[in-house]
Amino acid sequence: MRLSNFAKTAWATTCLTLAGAAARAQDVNVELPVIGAPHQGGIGFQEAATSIARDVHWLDGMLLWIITAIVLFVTGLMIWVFIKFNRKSNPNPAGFTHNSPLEIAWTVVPIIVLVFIGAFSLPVLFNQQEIPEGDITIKVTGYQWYWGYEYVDDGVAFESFMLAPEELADYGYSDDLYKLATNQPIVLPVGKTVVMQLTGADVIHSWTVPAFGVKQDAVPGRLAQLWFNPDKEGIYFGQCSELCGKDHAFMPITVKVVSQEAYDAWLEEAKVQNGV
Ligand SMILES: [Cu+2]
Repeated sequence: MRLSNFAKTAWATTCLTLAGAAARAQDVNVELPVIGAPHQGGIGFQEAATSIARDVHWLDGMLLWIITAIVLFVTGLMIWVFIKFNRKSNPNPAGFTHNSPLEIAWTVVPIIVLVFIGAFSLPVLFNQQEIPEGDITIKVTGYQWYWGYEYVDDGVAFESFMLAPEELADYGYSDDLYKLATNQPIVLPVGKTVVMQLTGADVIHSWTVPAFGVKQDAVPGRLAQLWFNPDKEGIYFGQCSELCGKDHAFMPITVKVVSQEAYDAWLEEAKVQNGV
């Protein structure tokens, strides 16, 4: 028997509504400010929401001073050489080929600069890579083209898909959050250490949330880790950051950081949904 178009449409609508209801039942019922998102005309970083992101921003600022000083010095040196030693103003060039003090200086000074940078950047790197004991552990799996999440200690698992433009309003997102908002956010309590274990199911993906200062490749057959401790309630977005195929640009990440009470309530609901 062939279904009429009307019946097909009705069936599709029912399926979508059920899927939507199931997905939304795992969302949190609290109003949250959007913090971790790009904004029009912005040229800096997104507001830092973890100690890791603050460290990264500080390091970036410090490096910018050093880079600026070097660029200005080299530019000045070049301009000085162009003016002082061009053929017109210096028709008879000097014939020497070595200058030991100068050679020692241009070897030692860069070494000092690099050691200085390393002394500040290595501790930041080690801090990111030394994974602490987490209050919450989530296994993250990258798929072509969506993310799967598993709260390993609570038996809660779900998949997170990008919302279509016409779905955004239904889920409480503004239109400019297209390609960032998903049907199912990761929900986390504020001020807790989160450890994420990442892998890829098919190809390499990369899990990134700029406001948290974290980025980690999700490689098939391997389990990588990252950690962060979000200190502000709000909504944060990220995107897959490893070119992973045709829909690479369509597998965003949505994180909602909420109060402990809201998290507990959400987790209870999610456990029911997962039959735990
Ligand atoms: Cu991907």
